[in-house]
Amino acid sequence: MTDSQELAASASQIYRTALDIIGGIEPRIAEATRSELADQRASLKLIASENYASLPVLMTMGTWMSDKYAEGTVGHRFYAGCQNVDTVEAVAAEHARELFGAPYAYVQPHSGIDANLVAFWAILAHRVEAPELAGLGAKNVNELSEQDWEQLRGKLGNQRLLGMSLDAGGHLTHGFRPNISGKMFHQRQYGTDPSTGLLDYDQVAATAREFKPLIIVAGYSAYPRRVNFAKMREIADEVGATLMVDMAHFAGLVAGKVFTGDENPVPFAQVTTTTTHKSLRGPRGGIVLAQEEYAPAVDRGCPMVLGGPLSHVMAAKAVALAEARQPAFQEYAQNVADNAQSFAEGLMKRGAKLVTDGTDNHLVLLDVSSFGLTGRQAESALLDAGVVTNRNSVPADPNGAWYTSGIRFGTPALTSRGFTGEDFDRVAELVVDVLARTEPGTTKDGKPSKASYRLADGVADRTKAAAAEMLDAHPLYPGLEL
Ligand code: DSN
Repeated sequence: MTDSQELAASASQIYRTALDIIGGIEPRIAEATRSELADQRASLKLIASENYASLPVLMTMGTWMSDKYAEGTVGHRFYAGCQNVDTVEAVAAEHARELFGAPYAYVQPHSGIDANLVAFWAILAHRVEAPELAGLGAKNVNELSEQDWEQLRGKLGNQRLLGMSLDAGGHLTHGFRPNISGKMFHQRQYGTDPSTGLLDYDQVAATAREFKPLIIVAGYSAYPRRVNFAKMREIADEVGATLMVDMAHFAGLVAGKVFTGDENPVPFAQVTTTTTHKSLRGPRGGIVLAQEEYAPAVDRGCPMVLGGPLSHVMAAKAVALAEARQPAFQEYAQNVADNAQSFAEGLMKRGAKLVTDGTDNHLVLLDVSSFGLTGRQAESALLDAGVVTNRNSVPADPNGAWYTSGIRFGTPALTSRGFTGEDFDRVAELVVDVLARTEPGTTKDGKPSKASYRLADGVADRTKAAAAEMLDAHPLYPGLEL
């Protein structure tokens, strides 16, 4: 963490006073907020998509910047009096462009899903506005008649989208059928090689040639390996698709220059989306980065797709992005990747089976079927022992997306607390101990249950005690006393 003890000590007074004031109005909210800090301090947070934002980032969100409506873009708003929001948005966008080397950045999306919706809209609108592509000669999407839209649907191949399947590690918004992305587009999904669990670029290319998508989405939420984005762009170019990359999970590794060259999506994708709160360690939110020609369409994200921007969160994005431009962030990002290696090795040497037999990013996907458990049972048993994770599908998962057969772990949060490779090896030992001592339960009628389980007596307490030693050695917000 970048916060010093002195900063945390000053913050203590501010937060104590603020929580007293809040508690005077609604004590349950003040109490839940105090409790949340205590819980986060006391658990091993291994959810791959979570982190701890710095105190300056958290403080930036708690101001009157929240009170302004500012639909539109910098200098071009639908409301008067946006001069300070303009400054905030311009500074955040400048940091995003500089950090990622992107020609254009849009910092308004409220989340990753919102960022992806803006990107989908922008790619469609860009096609419409590029007369040579759409063949309609329209200059502005707002000028299109119903008939034009009909014609356009045909010309754009009925708007096909090819993305990574959920069970192979893709995200819901990459064309998963029950998600809006799988409903608004004709979708097709690519998976991974069944024998290695690795992305098979030849299969992606073959599917793209046959399906001829308008958009190819690359990126993942649960794939423990790196992606060659130069190859993905080649595939997209060959079939005339736009390459969109969702780097929500690994943006911190791109920002921290762990992923460079072909593994950095920004120079290769026409549009790149991210969240700001995962490995990037900022406030909850999203960003769209794009090549210049997509900027006019992305800029119309609000109010086309998004509600009014959260100016206090854009301000916090600016602070987090400024932090990520410091040299210390590169060291942090490298530690995230190194710790994931140590954790994966720690699990495997104790007999655990990992999807792809390892990791080279920030996450590890453990197939818990070798422990005779579903993901749901494993997630619950680990939680009882103070280890916070989330269950996740594995490729061709027999237990579906609800019960699943996997547990996804990530290292960004505990690395922010200063956990080392040695600590992660010890965490791996605790995880394997809990899972090895968990038995699947039965339903009321004695049938095998996918949800109930029994963790052997004493395991939860001894795991919590062992975790407490490590957590005490690496305190969260040291010096912050409520
Ligand atoms: N919820 C995020 C994750 O956990 O990966 C993505 O939506």
